[in-house]
Amino acid sequence: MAVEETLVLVKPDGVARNLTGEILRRIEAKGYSLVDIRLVQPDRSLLAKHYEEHEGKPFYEPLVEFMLSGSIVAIRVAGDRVIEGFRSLAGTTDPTTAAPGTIRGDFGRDWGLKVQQNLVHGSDSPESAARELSLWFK
Ligand code: DAT
Ligand code: MG
Repeated sequence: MAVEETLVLVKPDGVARNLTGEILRRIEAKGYSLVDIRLVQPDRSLLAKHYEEHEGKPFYEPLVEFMLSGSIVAIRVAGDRVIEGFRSLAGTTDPTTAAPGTIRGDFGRDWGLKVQQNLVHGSDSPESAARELSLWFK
């Protein structure tokens, strides 16, 4: 067993589309545990730290603006290899090509939506998970 914790965010599109419950259901159905959860209205400085690896990329500003557009649900999730496991539940970054059966593949919509509107964030490594959890759960 390699019990880990990861940061999951239900992004503003997921909250606005009332998909928070469905996303929590999938996390729990997989056997992961909810350790902490909060509804957040992040400010620009939190998002700048969260997405610091993407600063300067063409999608960075639209991504931050999108993340400021509504409430976010931040969840601390624990489980065996949950960092990799939640990324698998989420599906690949672009909802258009994310596999059916994944959150992004099942609920991502194609008509005119941007790649950043992909419903969820999941930490991508143990280092990212520790860093991001410390930002969103002080
Ligand atoms: P992920 O969220 O799958 O870890 P990432 O860390 O590479 O993806 O990018 C962070 C977010 O930025 C991603 O969820 C959506 C957005 N994004 C990534 N690549 C993009 C692109 N080429 N065009 C528009 N938005 C993009
Ligand atoms: Mg990422």
